[in-house]
Amino acid sequence: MAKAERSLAELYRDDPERADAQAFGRRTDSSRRGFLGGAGLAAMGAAVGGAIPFSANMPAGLIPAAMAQGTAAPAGAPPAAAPKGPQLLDFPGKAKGLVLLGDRPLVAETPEHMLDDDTTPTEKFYIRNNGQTPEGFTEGDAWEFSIDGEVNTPLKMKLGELKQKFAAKTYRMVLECGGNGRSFFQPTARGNQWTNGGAGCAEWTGVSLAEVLKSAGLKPSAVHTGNYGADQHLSGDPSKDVLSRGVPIEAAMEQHALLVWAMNGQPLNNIHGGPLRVIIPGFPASVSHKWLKRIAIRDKVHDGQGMGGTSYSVAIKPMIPGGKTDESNMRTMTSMPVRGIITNPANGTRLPAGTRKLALRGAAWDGHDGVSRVDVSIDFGATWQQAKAAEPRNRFDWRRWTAEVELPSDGYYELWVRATDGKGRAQPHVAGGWNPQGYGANPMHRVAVLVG
Ligand SMILES: Nc1nc2c(c(=O)[nH]1)N[C@H]1C(S)=C(S)[C@@H](COP(=O)(O)O)O[C@H]1N2
Ligand SMILES: [Mo]
Repeated sequence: MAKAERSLAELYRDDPERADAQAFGRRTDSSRRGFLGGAGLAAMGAAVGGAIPFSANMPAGLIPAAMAQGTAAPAGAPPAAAPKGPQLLDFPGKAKGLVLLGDRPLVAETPEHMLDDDTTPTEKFYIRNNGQTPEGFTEGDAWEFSIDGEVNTPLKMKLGELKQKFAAKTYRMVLECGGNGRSFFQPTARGNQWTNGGAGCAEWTGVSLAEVLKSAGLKPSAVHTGNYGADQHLSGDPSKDVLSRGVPIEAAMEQHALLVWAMNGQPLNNIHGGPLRVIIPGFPASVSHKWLKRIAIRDKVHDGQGMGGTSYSVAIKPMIPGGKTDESNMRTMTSMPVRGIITNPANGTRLPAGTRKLALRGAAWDGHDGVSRVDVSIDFGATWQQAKAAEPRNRFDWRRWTAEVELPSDGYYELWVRATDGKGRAQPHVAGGWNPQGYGANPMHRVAVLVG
C-alpha cells in the first residue's frame, strides 16, 4: 500500500480536521471545499479499502465511519477500520467482546453488533459502576431495605416480604446510561467515552414501586425520591455516598417504575445490582439504583451525590462547546434522547464481491415518547428508506427493526440509521447540545462495509 494512503487513515485517527482538509481540500480553497475529487478521492478510496460508489454525496467534515474511533472492528475488517484495538472486559459471567472503558470504577460497554438479540442477554449487558465493585452480596431474600421521609408509615422490609406482599410483574425495558454517546462530542466531554453501547434492553421482574410507596402512605409533601445503595465509595470512606440520585415523585409512581430482583428470568446478579435494584425507565440509568438499601422520600428535589451542578445535566440555552459553564444554565436530564443503532452487519464487515442485497438489523429507542419511525441510508443521507420496526412489547421497550438495501456495485458503503421519536425529533448528523459532562449525544449511527 502506498504510504500516502495509509497516512490518510492514520491522520483521521490523529488529527481528523487536517485529514478532512487533505481529502476534501483546504478550507481556504473554496472552489474545492466539500467535494471529494481527484487526489482526495483516490486517497480516500485507498484508505477505506475500495471505490466509493456514492462519493459525490460524501460529506466533508464528517469522519468516514471506517476511520471513526469507536468499537472494535471485527475480523476481516478493512485495515483502515482496525485502529488500536480497544481493551476488552474480562469478567465472570460476561461475554467476550464487551469494551472496557474503565476498571476503577468498573465500566464496560456493549459494541453495537453485540446488541443484536431481541432481548439483551445478561452476559452482554453493559456495566456502569461509580464506586467499588461489591464483593458479592449473599443475603438473597434476607436483603433488607427501607423507605422513609415524607411517608406516613416508614417501611423496613426484607426482599422475601416484598415478593410476598406485592404482585410481581415483568417488562422488557431499555436501561441506558445518561452518558451514552458521549464519545461523539467535539471537543471531548468529561467522563467515560461511551459510543452507543451504554444501553441494553432486558426483561426486568419486580414489583411496582408505586404500590410499595402507596403502602407506606405518601404525604402531600412528597415531591422527590432519593436512592441509597450498599456499594462503597472508591476512596473507601464509608461516610461518602457513591451515588444518590432520585426522580420526581410522579416518575416513581409511574407503573413501569419497579423494584427489581430478576433480570431475564434469573435472579438479578450482583454486578447488575442484585439482590435488589430500582428500574425507572426513560431517565438516565443513574436513577436506577443498584444494591438498593433505602429510598428517602423528600419534600424537595433530592440533593444527593450526582444531583445538581453539571451532573446529569444539559444546557438550557446552547453553550459554546468547551466553553465556560454557567450552572444556572443547566437543567437535570429527565429523559433520554432518541437513538437507533445498526446491530448487523458490524462496522468493518467485508462482504463478498457481487453482493447486491444486504439485510440490515437494529434497534431504536428513546426516553418517554416512543420511536415513531426508523430510516436507513446507504448514500451518505442523500436518500432514505423506511425500515420495518417491530412494535414494542410494552412502553419503554425498544423497537427492533429490519431493512433490506440494494447496493448498486462493489465498493465502500456507509450504512446510516436515523430514528425519530414520537414528537418528530430525529437524530442529528453530529452530536449537538454540547455540555461539560457530555450528556445526550445521539448522532445517527454509521457502519462501514466493504463489498468485494
Ligand atoms: N448503587 C449504585 N447504583 C447505580 C450505579 C452505581 O454506581 N451504584 N450506577 C448507575 C449508573 S450511572 C448506571 S448507567 C446504571 C448501570 O446499570 P448496570 O451496571 O446494571 O448496567 O446503574 C446505576 N445505578
Ligand atoms: Mo450511567
